Amino acid sequence: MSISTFDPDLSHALNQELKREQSGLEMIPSENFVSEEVLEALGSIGTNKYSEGYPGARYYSGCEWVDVIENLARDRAKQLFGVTHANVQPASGCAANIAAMFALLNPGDTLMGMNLFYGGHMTHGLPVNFSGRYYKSIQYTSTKEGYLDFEQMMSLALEHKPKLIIVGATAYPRLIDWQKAREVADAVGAFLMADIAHIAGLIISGDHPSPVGIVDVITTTTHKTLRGPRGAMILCNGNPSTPLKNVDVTKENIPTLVDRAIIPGIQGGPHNHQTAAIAVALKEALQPDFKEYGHQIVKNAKALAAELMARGFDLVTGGTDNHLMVVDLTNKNVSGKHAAVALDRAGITVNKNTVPFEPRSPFDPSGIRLGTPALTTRGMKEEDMKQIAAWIDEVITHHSDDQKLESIKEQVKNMTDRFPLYQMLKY
Ligand code: DSN
Repeated sequence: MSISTFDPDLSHALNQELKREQSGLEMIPSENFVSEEVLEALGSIGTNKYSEGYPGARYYSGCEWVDVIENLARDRAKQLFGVTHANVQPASGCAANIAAMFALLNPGDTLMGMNLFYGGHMTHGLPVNFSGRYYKSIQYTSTKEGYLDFEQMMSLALEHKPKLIIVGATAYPRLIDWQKAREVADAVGAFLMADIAHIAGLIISGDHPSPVGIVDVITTTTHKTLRGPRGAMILCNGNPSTPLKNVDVTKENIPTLVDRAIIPGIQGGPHNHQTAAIAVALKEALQPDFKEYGHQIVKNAKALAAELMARGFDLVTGGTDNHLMVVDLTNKNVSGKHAAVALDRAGITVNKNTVPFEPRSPFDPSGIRLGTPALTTRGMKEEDMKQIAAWIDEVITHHSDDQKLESIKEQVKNMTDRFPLYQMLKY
């Protein structure tokens, strides 16, 4: 029996979501469209099996094929990023970050990360997140222009002596200088963690410098620019030791500490269907055309940014080097929340976002965040970005004009029809 026969309510919701994805412009920079091969693995029988532990050392019987699946994912991750150890079990980016902190810190230890409202992430020490409640959290911000402020990081580090420094962002449009972050960490003997969730695909394509060999531990999601299923990985160098030996918290022991942080530290049974889908996505990322994909994401982002700026939009840092941009709408007299709602009604999905030194509330901030990974997956190029910038401009100018928004939605639909997505899918 199919979902449509057994559960028409769910089938309807899935088909409507499919239609929404097909007929709109998906510009949330952390979203993407996986291949049908990744979807096939994600919907596989891998979900049926319990397999706590790691390949060759499980707590359950019957794991011989799950071991093969997990080893495929681990080996491909190691090859892609040039590391000797990969843990592919974190269920999500938050879980990967929790595990990395659980591995390296004791409750009450000091960590330092980028403030969410300047482009960081809630797991980088936001006071209301576990990372800000169970550890002493020091938050760095940015320069007035929105760039990473390594001088401020250094002075905060010297003052507070964090045991762990986290570098990585969810709304940072420029390249990250890992070496400068290393200098800060070395000045106080801190562990250095890179959260590359947003830029993992760009690191693979060579469009963003890699932190490998510079930082001590790397976390990433698998579903953003990497274009895999929802999931995450922790990458590092070295090799895990036997599971039962006691290990000190040292750089050499990071692979063991990370593996133990995932299980038994914070997770139970791995999601083997998810691991299978990660393996497929990593195989896709190993193909030569993935590099082209990464290059095109950045070309598209630069083209979109240039056209928006030509139309009087104010971009944080004055542009982008990667897959995203943060637009400060203060000079357009509309809030980020209202802009996001109007754009959504016109078939353009973005998210409201704070800007550095935000004068408004995070719930109704001054900006929006736009990205090109999903549009690039659909095959769109620089000239399409020009058209999209023109629609964004029109929507922002006429954000309360229902007819105008409806007419742009129709034009967006016509454009997306030229870039087919999941044509054979139906639930
Ligand atoms: N939710 C992700 C993003 O949109 O960037 C961060 O976890």
